[in-house]
Amino acid sequence: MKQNTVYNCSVIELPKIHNRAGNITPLQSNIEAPFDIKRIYYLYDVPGGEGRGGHAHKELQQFLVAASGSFDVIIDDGRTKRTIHLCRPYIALHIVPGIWRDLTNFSSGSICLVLASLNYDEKDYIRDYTKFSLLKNE
Ligand code: T46
Repeated sequence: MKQNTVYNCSVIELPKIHNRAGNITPLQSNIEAPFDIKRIYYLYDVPGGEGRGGHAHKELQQFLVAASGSFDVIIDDGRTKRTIHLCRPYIALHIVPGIWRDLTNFSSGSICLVLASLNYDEKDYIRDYTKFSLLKNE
């Protein structure tokens, strides 16, 4: 977690199976996602102007996908920030442990699909940016 930087996070193009009836994008553990998928959740009905995130995880890895609409993910390793605009259901952002994230600029009706490597555990969160920054830079 300490060593990971924003450059260990990657934007991954997922397979898109296309036919005249539309598209399918599969997401499988240890194939498209480079970890065991233990949990799936999604953010939706985010009011205009609101943001999500505002924390880091100690162990959790995630794949974030704009299943519908678009939003920005600002990732931060305590030294460097990158902004990733997600707007296609076949593009995933892989976030490794030890990265602060803020999600902003949700378009109306957007859905952020998250595939996570662990079950929910509040002890895995770092919600204080000062503490996060100290941990990353000690
Ligand atoms: C991230 C973004 C994209 C649960 O009870 N179970 C769960 O699986 C989750 C994810 C949340 N919760 C509860 C815990 C909190 O009381 O829902 C509340 C809000 O959770 P959180 O602060 O994690 O919500 P977001 O939307 O700010 O962040 C979530 C992810 O946790 C986070 O890692 O990257 O979605």
